[in-house]
Amino acid sequence: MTPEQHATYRKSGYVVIPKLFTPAEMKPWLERLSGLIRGEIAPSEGMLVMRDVMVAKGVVQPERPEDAIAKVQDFDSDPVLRTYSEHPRLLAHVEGIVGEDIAAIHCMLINKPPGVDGRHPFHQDLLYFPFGPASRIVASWTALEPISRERGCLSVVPGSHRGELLPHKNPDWDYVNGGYFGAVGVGAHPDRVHLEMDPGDTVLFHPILLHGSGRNLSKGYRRAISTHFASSACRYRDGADTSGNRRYRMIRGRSTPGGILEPDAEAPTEPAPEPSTD
Ligand SMILES: O=C(O)CCC(=O)C(=O)O
Repeated sequence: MTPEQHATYRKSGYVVIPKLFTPAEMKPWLERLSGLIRGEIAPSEGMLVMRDVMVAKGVVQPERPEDAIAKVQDFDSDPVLRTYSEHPRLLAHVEGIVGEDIAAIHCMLINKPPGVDGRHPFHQDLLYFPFGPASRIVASWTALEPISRERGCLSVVPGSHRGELLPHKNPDWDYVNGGYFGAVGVGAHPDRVHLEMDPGDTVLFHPILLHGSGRNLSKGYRRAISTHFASSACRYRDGADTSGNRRYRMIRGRSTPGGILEPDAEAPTEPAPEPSTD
């Protein structure tokens, strides 16, 4: 990451890296997504292919299999898709934020089809990660095709990463996909910025940054691939349940005793990473 990109990340809580991936690099991920959605490829262990809520409830009858699926969650056991989370060019940027010891803590493909609501309310991803410091956690989100506002691009609230983790709840909408919680009292934030992106463009964002996305009003697809990363030295917050169904995996460097992959290990000789003062 260049010093300018790092400065942007610290100031705004996100940075867009243009064209981090080439079309040739993304083609296998798109083909794999298509194969999974069409049932031509069996999901690998732990992977979840999620239908959109409007399809699941029978409100929308999809014409094609691609019109039915909202997300493919937890692809880290898939030999093709995991090459995204392991890509050296991506990890070089991630390392600048979380440090050398990098774990992948969540990965997914997002397939926002036309014809469904598909909105994601403004939220903070730290809600899903009971550990910190937040400055050593980062999301990467890569556009797999042109993603305009009409296609339901990501929206972010610059600088909101300097706030606290807010309470979240289900938005008061008719159809909300499972797990799409919204930060209470945020709504369509007046300071939001719409991140229109070209294929391969990748946004890295802080887990306290308020972000969400709108409907896909186009007739095309809106596909993206995303992984959250954390320093292996992150520690669970006091009282956090460390026994759950974690699918965290070291990607680079080493695991840290007492950290997120070894929460019950003997207290480390090295301290947890300092939160960034930026
Ligand atoms: O891609 C989207 O529409 C939103 C993704 C997102 O914010 C998330 O899953 O946390």
